Amino acid sequence: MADKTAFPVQLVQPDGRRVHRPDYAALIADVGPDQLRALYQDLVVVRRIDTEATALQRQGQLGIWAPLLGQEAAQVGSVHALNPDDYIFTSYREHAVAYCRGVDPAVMTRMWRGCAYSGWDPATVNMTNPAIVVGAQGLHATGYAMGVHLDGAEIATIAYFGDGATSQGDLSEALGFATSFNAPVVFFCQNNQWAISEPVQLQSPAPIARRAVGYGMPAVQVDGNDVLAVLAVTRQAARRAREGAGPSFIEAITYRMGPHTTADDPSRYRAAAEIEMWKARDPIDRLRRLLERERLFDDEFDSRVRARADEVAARLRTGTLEAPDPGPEELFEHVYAAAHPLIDEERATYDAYLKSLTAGEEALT
Ligand SMILES: Cc1ncc(C[n+]2csc(CCOP(=O)(O)OP(=O)(O)O)c2C)c(N)n1
Repeated sequence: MADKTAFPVQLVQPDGRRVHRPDYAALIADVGPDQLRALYQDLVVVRRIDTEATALQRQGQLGIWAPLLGQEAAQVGSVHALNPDDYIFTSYREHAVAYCRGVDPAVMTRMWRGCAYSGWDPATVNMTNPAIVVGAQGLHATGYAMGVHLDGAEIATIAYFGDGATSQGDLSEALGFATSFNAPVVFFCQNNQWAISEPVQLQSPAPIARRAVGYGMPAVQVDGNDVLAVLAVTRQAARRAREGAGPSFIEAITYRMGPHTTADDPSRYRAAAEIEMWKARDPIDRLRRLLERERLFDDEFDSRVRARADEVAARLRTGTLEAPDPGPEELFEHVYAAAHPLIDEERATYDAYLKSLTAGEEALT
């Protein structure tokens, strides 16, 4: 991949027409009608997951939620480019990546409900739990990629992060290490235009992808609302990593259509007209228009997709409401992999404290 930061790669226009780009189209030549429909279904389902979780937060069932609204194609397109043994290091917004990776929607909200210390078992899906420390996962991914490379594994490692994360020192260190040690890692930046209330123009007056070029790795800008273009460029970068050719950087240009989290009110810092402009570039509408043009969309398919979305949303809701609260002693369970005398002492002290509370109640009765 050369430095292709000048024009974002696009394979489908907002009106659903294909763009003539034989170089990138070749990377998705195998994507026929069934795969296009499967991609569409995933886009609709993940939006439904997001809507349901946002509603659950509003109903007091989740402490907080970081909506992905608007970023469906960037996430679905990129995760579909990966093999099951490629390893994913995620931030806190990649619910679509988690769903497509096979994370059970019933466990997806546990961390956000505050009833689990993490979400799922990373080893079962080759995907880490959500990282809240902005940019940290870039370093984790680079270290992991270097390690598996030394072990001779031919897999790609991918780190997901936002435009704001590119200003973090951790990300700079990760980009530097990755190029110096030829780590097989894909840096996948979802440039959703905002880091909470900070616009990307302030974050980086130059295109973010160009920063990666400065470190010495190939970088590409892609239309992040075009699921096929994202699939193509991520396949290219992942293949490069698997072949031992080193790191790559992808800047997927997209838009966070909702709030930063459910605790945020974006109307305080951005204009409604901006949101309207991005609505016209909606990633789901775009694929739907392509399917319609290619006569792959009908009422029967539409209802099937909606029914699937409802089914997944119901599972997410039930799983959330039925999630068991952990006992307080579980706090000490996963601090270290093996027993540790300090943790044992803290557990014993806390246990004695809890017992003293019950003893007090008993004395009163
Ligand atoms: C190291 C660190 N600094 C600050 C924060 C507070 N914080 C949480 S999200 C966020 C903005 C991140 O923006 P971006 O990387 O663009 O990702 P997005 O939320 O838009 O997906 C900040 C500053 C944090 N979680 N971690």
